[in-house]
Formats: sequence, C-alpha cells, structure tokens
Amino acid sequence: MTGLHRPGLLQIGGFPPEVQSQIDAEFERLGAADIERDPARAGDIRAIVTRSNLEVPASLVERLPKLEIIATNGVGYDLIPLELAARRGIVVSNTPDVLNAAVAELCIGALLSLLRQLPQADRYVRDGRWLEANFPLSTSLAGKHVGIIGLGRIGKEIARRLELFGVALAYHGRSDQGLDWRFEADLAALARDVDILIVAAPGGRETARMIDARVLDALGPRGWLVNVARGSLVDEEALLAALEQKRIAGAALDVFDGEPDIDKRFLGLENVLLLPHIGSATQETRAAMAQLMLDNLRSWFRSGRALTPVTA
Ligand code: 8YV
Repeated sequence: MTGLHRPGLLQIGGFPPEVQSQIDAEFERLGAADIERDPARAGDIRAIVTRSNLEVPASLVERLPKLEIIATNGVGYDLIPLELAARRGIVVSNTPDVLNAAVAELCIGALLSLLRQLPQADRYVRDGRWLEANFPLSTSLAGKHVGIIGLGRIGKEIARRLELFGVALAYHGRSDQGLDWRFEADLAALARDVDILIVAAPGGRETARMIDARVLDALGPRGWLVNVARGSLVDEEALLAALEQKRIAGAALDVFDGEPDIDKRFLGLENVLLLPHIGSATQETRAAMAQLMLDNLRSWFRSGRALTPVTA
C-alpha cells in the first residue's frame, strides 16, 4: 500500500505558502477527499499535520491504519484524540515554548485595552466626539490584584510581564508550585480576592466550563476576565449573562466556543473586547511554530522520535 517514496501525510487546515511548500516537498500530501475517493489510500497515511484550533476527529484517526504521528501547529492539543492515539501507539507532537512570549504579549495588550478602553478611545476620536468633551476616565492596571488560572509556561510569561506593572499576583491550578506568587486552590476564592482573572490553562475535559456563573459572581461587578486559552474553559451562557447584566465589569476574549462563528450576542456588548484568536499570530512566532512542527515530523521519520512529544 505504501509504495510512496515520501511519507503519506493528511493535512487539516491551511499553512502559509512557505510552510506548505516544505510539506509538499517532503511528504505525499493527501486530503480527506482523496481517501473518500479511494479508501484504499487511507493505508498510505503515516502522518497528520493540523492546527491546534482545529479538531482531529477520532473517526478519522480510526480510518488510518498506518498512522504514526499527529503533528500540530500550536501548543494546544485538546482537539486531538489523545487516548486513542496512545492506544494505537501514535505519537502526538505540539509546538510549546516558541509562542509563550507572543501569547503573553497579546494578553497584556488585551488587558490594557480593556482597562484603559483603547478601542473606544480610538473610536471616540474618529467620531469627532473629542471636539465636544474629554474621553471619560478609565481605570489603571497598577495596583490591581490579578489571578492567573493555569500557571504553565504561558501563564508564567504573563505573570513575569505583569509584575512590571505593579500588580499583586496569585494563581490557581492543579498544585502549588512553591513560587513567590500566592497559590489559591479554590478558584471561586481566587475570583473573590482579585480584580482581574486571566485564563491561561489548557483546554480539555478537565478544565471545561471551569469559569461558570459562580466564579463570575465571585469576580463581581468590578471584576474583569481575560481569556487567552480556549473558549471551552468558560461557560459562555453564564459569561454573556454576566456581561449583559453588568455582574462583571468586562472581558477581553481571544478565544470562543465555536470560533470563528462566535455567539452574535457578544457583538452588541460594549464591555467586551473581541479578538480573533491572535495570541500566537505574529510572523516571527508562526514561523517558529511551523519550523518546530516540521522538525517534529522530520525527526520522527528520520529517528523514530519526535522533538516535542505531548505526554498525555
Ligand atoms: C493557534 C493556539 O491555534 O497554539 C495554540 O494552541 O491556539 C494558537 O497558537 C495556532 O496558531 C493554530 O495553528
């Protein structure tokens, strides 16, 4: 079946031309349509490349008897059937670390835009309203209490940057990491204690809907939520209600349920900053991610080892 000189590869999602040309030069790229047309070709697929915000269906993996590696372009692997991959001995690789700074920068930028109302201020000038009156006062980041949910590699990068803004930091996660920042095992207690909650934890079953009405009400009407992780961590119905009823002050969201087709109710709200999942979306970062994704594939087919395998 696999009389191919180059390993057969199934691609999910698109990549920039400079990445696509490398994939096509080194692999025999097949699409889902090729397998539909000729099911026998499923036996040619030894690798899947994907993007971390796209799903790799278990049903697809089950149709690929020779699949050896799933390489994702991103740090998240919550949309990959890890347990099935482990049962089948299929290695999963991601692109950790190379995007930490970009996501942390985006988080800080979103938080400052939210607190200092930067999009509204820009629109205020463009609409000529500055001629009539000064823009209303906003609120400072300095002096705020910030809670980070998920103090992993990205969470720590966010914390290190935030320290320079003169905030008090605390975090919630699976365990106390014994750091200078305060650990709070109870998420609702953390939400009660802080002015700002930042969501930086991985997506998946363990964290699904962990930001619910109880946490949002604990954060309260003077509290702000920033999500740069996954939409799945937030109960969006509860968030929409809290925003509509002003039971929280506002939110900055870079990720959503069902993205990019987000709930239209967000569009009418003035106390939410809406971003199109751009945490890692810089030229430098995406180039580094694609390089690491490709290097994982190359390493696997040359040595039988991935450079950055995901451990379930
Ligand atoms: C994008 C991300 O999904 O790395 C992740 O997990 O969510 C983002 O970086 C990624 O850029 C998709 O290729």
